[in-house]
Formats: sequence, C-alpha cells, structure tokens
Amino acid sequence: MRRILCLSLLTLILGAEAAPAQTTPAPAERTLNVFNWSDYIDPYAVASFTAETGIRVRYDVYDSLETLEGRMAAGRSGYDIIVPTSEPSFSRMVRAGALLPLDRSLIPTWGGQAPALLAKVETSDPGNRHGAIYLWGTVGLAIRPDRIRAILGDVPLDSLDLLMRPEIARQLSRCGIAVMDSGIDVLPSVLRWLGRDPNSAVPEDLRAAEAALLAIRPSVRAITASATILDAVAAGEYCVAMTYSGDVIQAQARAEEANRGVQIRYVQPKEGAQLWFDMLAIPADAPDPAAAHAFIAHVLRPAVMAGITNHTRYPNAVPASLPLVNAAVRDDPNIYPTPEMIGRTFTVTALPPAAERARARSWSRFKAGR
Ligand code: N2P
Repeated sequence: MRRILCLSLLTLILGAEAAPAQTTPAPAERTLNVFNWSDYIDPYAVASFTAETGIRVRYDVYDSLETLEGRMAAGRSGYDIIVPTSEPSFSRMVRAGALLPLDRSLIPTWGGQAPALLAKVETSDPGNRHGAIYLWGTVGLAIRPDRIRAILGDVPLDSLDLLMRPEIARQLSRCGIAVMDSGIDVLPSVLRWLGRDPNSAVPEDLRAAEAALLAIRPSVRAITASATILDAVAAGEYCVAMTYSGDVIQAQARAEEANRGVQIRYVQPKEGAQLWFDMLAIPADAPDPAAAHAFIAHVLRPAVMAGITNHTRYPNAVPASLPLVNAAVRDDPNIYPTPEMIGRTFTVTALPPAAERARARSWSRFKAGR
C-alpha cells in the first residue's frame, strides 16, 4: 500500500512538473495502463518513463496468477502492459492469441537480454515473439531460523519438510505458518516434495498432493495473498511462509531496517524449487500498443533495470545492468542463484484445462480445510 501511494505521489509530482503553461492548450492526455505484480517495481522506473515520454501511468497490481488470469479471461481488461509468468499463464495467453506480437523495431533495448535466458522462455513462446523478460526467481520458504531452532533444536533448515511434514508443522504452528494463496504456484512444489512430477495431470498425484496439504492444514494459520504475506513476514508474524523468493528478501531487508530483532532467511528447498520467469507482455486489445512498446523499451534499459532489481530484490535478464546493481544484491545467491542452485530447480508447464480445474478444486478444499 505504502509503495502504491508513494508511486502515485511521484507520478503526480513529475506529472505536475511536466504540465504545460496555462496559456497553451492542454495536449490530449496519454495514459499507459499497467497491471503488474505488487511490490514489483522501482517507483523511479515509472516516474522516469512519464518524465521522458509525457505518458502518464495508471498502475494496478495483482498478487497471484489466478487474479491476473481471471481479469484477462473476463476480456477487455483495458491494460497495455501485463506481467504474466512464462508458465503456465503467459504460454497459455500466447497460444490463445491473447497477446500482441512485439514489434522489436520499437524496442531498441531488446538485444540487452541474456540470450541464455531468452532461450529458456522460448519453450513458452516460440521465437520470443510476445514477451520480454522482466524479473525471475524461485518459490520457497521465508523462515525465522532462531525461532525454528528454539522450538525444534538443530534441524536442517533447507527443506520443505519444515512446512510439509505434519509433525514438524504442528510444532511450528506455535510461531505461525502461512502459505501464499496460489494453487498454481504452490502445488508444483508440493508434488515435487512428494517425489512426483510437478507437472503431473494424473488424478492420483493430485490426490496425494491434496492429502499432504490437508494433513498440515490445521497447523497453517493463513492462506493469503502474497502481498499480505510479504508485510507479515517483515513484521515477524510467521516463522515459516511459502512464497516467492524476492518477496522474502524484501521482507528480510525491511526487517533489518526496522531493527527489532526479526531475523528472516530465504530457503530454496533442497527437494527442488520452482524456477519462474515473469514476462512483459501487451494484451492483443491494448488501448495504446505504441506506449506499451515504449514502456518495455524503457524498462529494459540497464540503468532502469538495475533500479528495479535493487528495489524489488529480484534478478533481471539484462547483464549490462549488473555493474549498477548493489553488490549486496548481486552477490546474494538467494537473489542471483549460483549455477548449482539453478541446477536444483524445476520449471512448470501449462496443463490440460481439465487438470487445471482439478488443481483449482483441490486448492479450494485445502483452503476450506476439507
Ligand atoms: C511480486 C511477486 C512476483 C513473483 N510480489 C511471482 N512471479
């Protein structure tokens, strides 16, 4: 909330500076409509875009793929820029023709993206025609190591066991367990923890994942929006929370700043963590595709990208931004994972619609606890 507020303030201030003198007729106001994840930009990236182009930004946020997909499925979203994860959402949108093919001649900074990372997302978008890479990361756990040690003693802290083993979860429920409310982004890790295929469409596998989640359900205090989890983790409310990597590191940074003795750590589960890429994309019916292309070109500038990474604590795909990324961010393997850590990740794929629906029903039963 605070972020959104200060973002609109900045836009206001810069907008006011750019306002024409009263004698000249006001030019038709141009607005870019952005729908992005919460806590996922540097306010300066938006403010500098407006300052340079004169295009104002209306900035809305979501905190799960379910919300983004629901909004897009309803049609006529009115957004010029959205930021879907390469799998499963972006690839589905590409196949459904819901995205505009990008005109690279309008994105002079396109070539700054690391070819190896573009190759990774090409499986979701042949030819990389519909999306530029924004930020990427993994799914894992926020933990409070001191609290966990106080309850469980010297246990390994690198495993999803902290959340998924019912007897452990029961003990840790005293200091608070939370799971982000996104079946799409949680179920694959649960399947992997069970030693099953994260992309399984087999009903038996899904039943096993649901049973595992129901077994810990009494110990889970909150299944809630990832943005809410970020704030609560920073405030020290949970000692285990499953969410996105950079959100945990943002929470850790906020807790350090607050200096109230709340120690937070990110755990990339040793069983294998989901690796994901978020894409800058333009809906096929975007009101102002030219402004959207200009925004993508702006965001991919190394200095702008460095600011975004410094602010959000998520890695980007523009190597030339690295010299401008704070050393503490660049050298944190939970932000920029080592090749060995990348080797312990998995990626997901879109499932057949019936399997997606079955997963959504399982997730609802987990939330309801039955
Ligand atoms: C931002 C979370 C975005 C990462 N708060 C999920 N792909």
